[in-house]
Amino acid sequence: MINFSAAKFLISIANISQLPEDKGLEVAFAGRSNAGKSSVINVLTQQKNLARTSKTPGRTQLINLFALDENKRLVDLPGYGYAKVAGSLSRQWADLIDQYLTSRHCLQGVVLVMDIRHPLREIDLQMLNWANQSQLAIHLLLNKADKLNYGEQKKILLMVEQKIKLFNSTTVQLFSSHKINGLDELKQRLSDWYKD
Ligand SMILES: Nc1nc2c(ncn2[C@@H]2O[C@H](COP(=O)(O)OP(=O)(O)OP(=O)(O)O)[C@@H](O)[C@H]2O)c(=O)[nH]1
Ligand SMILES: [Mg+2]
Repeated sequence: MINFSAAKFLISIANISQLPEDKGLEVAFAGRSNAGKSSVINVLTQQKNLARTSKTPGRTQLINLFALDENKRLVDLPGYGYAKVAGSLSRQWADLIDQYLTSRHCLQGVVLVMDIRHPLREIDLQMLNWANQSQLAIHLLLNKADKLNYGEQKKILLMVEQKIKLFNSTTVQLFSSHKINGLDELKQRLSDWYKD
């Protein structure tokens, strides 16, 4: 099993040209703004403030990279679809994310973080479709599971499991960054990706 708590901040980039060399293995965290991408990274690495989190959507504005060791990295992407950001700037972020996702050869898979109360929104489906065509593996996290009771969590999990049967290499699980639920399952999935 990989020692995720060894993660160290590597670099923040605003432009794709600033990325470290396309070598080794990367796993990226994507999803709508405020879904909890940065919180999940902090839980995974057992470091409260490694990735910056905020109640204000749009906190992560750059691509932040964290190193687990010399050839394994975690990548915190800015949130998709943060409406309050002015048009051109929001376009710029989307371009940055798209460029990263489409050009990065060392990308092994994407953890697509969703708020369990708003699963599979349009932007998530676009990502799933694109990843499926590009043969990129996706692991869906139904984060903030603590916001729903167990029956409601199960119902949404089943619904999403049904929907993703159409896609290859796509899995889903319940997660809570606040209650730290689902961590072993997430670690297992990432370990599989880092093995390839
Ligand atoms: N209840 C609950 N709240 C959560 C959970 N995970 C994250 N949050 C809260 O959701 C808010 C957004 O979390 P972030 O981790 O900053 O979200 P993000 O996806 O990185 O957001 P951007 O960087 O803006 O795209 C914060 O107020 C977190 O405390 C969770 O599992 N349960
Ligand atoms: Mg963030």
